[in-house]
Amino acid sequence: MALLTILAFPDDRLRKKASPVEVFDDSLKQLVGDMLETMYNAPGIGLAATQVNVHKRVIVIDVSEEKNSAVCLINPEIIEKRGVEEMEEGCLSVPGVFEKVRRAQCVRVRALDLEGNTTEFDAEGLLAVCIQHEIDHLEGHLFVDRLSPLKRQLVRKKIKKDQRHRPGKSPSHPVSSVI
Ligand code: GNR
Ligand code: NI
Repeated sequence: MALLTILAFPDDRLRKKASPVEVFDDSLKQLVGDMLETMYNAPGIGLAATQVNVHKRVIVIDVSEEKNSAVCLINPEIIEKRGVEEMEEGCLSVPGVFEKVRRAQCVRVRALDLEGNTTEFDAEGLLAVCIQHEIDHLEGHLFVDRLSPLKRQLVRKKIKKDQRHRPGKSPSHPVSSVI
């Protein structure tokens, strides 16, 4: 296993649309293992392959307190949405920014597992938020895109300012920043 470098906003590579996984081989298992290690190390509750510059439709999530409930979803799709909810979100690719985002409250998800078998389940609460956040990454979208243009401009300024004030200090997790 290995720690992967997490891309940071506004890196253009975070804007690439990921392609579906077609081959379920050992290199996919290796990627998922590395993504889990990177997510737990950051620490975060989710990670999309896009964030580690791999443009395949792979996400990992663990919203448990004990950090013992890893979920890996390949080619995930939301096939049903219900309700609306606002929750404060953060993103490992947008360090230091936490803002409320409006999303569906409950989602029905279809995805493949590491063997290529289809699974379908309902999610709500933090898990539902996280799945929607990670699928956004696979489309090249970030949670800050869902804020008002004014708020997004403030976020961009804050990131530039943080960068200026702590030029030598790196974040707790490895990030590649091109601001
Ligand atoms: O660690 C993370 N926390 C989080 C909190 C609220 C809503 C979404 C998230 S996902 C984020 C990790 C991340 O950036 N995943 O892409
Ligand atoms: Ni994120």
